[in-house]
Amino acid sequence: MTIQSISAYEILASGGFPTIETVVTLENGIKGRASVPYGASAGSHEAAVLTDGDPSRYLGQGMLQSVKNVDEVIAPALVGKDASDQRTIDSIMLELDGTANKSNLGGNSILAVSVAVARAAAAANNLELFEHLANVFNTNPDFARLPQPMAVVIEGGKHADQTTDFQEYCISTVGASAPTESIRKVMESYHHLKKILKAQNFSVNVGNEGAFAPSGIPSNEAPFTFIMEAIRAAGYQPGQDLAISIDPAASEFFQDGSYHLKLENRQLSSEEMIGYYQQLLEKYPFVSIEDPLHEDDWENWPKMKQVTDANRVVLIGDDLTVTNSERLQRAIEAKAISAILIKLNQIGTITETIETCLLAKSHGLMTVPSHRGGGESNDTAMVDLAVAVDAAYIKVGPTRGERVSKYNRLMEIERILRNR
Ligand code: 2PG
Ligand code: MG
Repeated sequence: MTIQSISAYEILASGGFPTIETVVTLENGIKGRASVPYGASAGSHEAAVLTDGDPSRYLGQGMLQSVKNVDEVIAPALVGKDASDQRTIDSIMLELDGTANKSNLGGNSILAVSVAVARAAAAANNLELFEHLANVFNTNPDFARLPQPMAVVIEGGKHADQTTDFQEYCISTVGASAPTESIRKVMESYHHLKKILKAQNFSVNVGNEGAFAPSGIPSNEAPFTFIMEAIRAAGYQPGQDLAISIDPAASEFFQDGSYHLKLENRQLSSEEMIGYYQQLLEKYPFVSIEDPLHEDDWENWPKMKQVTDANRVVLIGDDLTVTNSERLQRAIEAKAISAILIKLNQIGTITETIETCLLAKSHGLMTVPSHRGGGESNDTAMVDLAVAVDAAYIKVGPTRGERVSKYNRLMEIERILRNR
């Protein structure tokens, strides 16, 4: 279990810019490998993603400094340490970094090591990553119910060009069934959605996350009618089998104190924005709404929560909470949310991520581990994490290799558990 060496290098992430991958080798020869994603609409309170800023390489987006930090700073401090002691491994890196947002070594460098160490330790114990994480952090799942898909099917905002102000329109399962079944239902609806968009002469090109990104869409509301139609065309009942989740990612259209819906040529105050959502919630079957308001609009989130509670819809914090236990604690005290989106790279270590999940759980909040929109990798640790903490959903786009790798891992975990 002793760490013998750690090495890092650049690989390409889904957007065509580099990200970092790390390999941890134990003294017994067992290896663990991990790569990390980053966001396109990252919250401003997230852990830092360290890029080189050298315009002669990848337009400044190289990660050689981050690689160097792993090889020259992190590796020497972790060689000889016990890979099964994830808490200690992560705390050593936090201490080495010494900043609140990991801007010294980079959240990307730290997380790539954190996950690779966990993978090596899991392999050395002959365990799946999800089991290893559940053991190390005593999360006590019974694995009876696996996370359900929340699949982005139409995307706009920063994830596409010339389309909706809202960033994501998702189809989510209602209730729990085996992932293979719920993923199939969602994917069938996605394929019907393509036909429906095409029949109305919209382009069916896809955005960052493999969701359709039609330009010329008339309003931020129009996608709801398309999605309702797609669910029905696939043979399912909206609200009963499948329903809608959205992530407007409102920080992206908040400017000078108001919400700018460019597509509709309107500027709304927080209260008007809440009213706008309210009429949507009353009209369509929703599972959840994420980041309906700006990441620091603390005053208005609790008002939004009263509206979602009244409509029995889950209110998810993402940019608001950034997988950070302090921001989550504040959100809990303010009664600002009923669920939290979880992204390992928002906070930068496995230990902190799972602590945030456990804090959420202890307050009855749902957790939703998520992919990233900017640069995803084929790494599937977020799925194992979701299973380990008994998350309700995973939010992942429906197509492109780096997205389907997540759903494929979820179905693999279903098979592993079924064959026991
Ligand atoms: C989000 C994510 C993932 P990004 O806002 O939830 O879809 O987007 O990774 O670009 O922050
Ligand atoms: Mg979001």
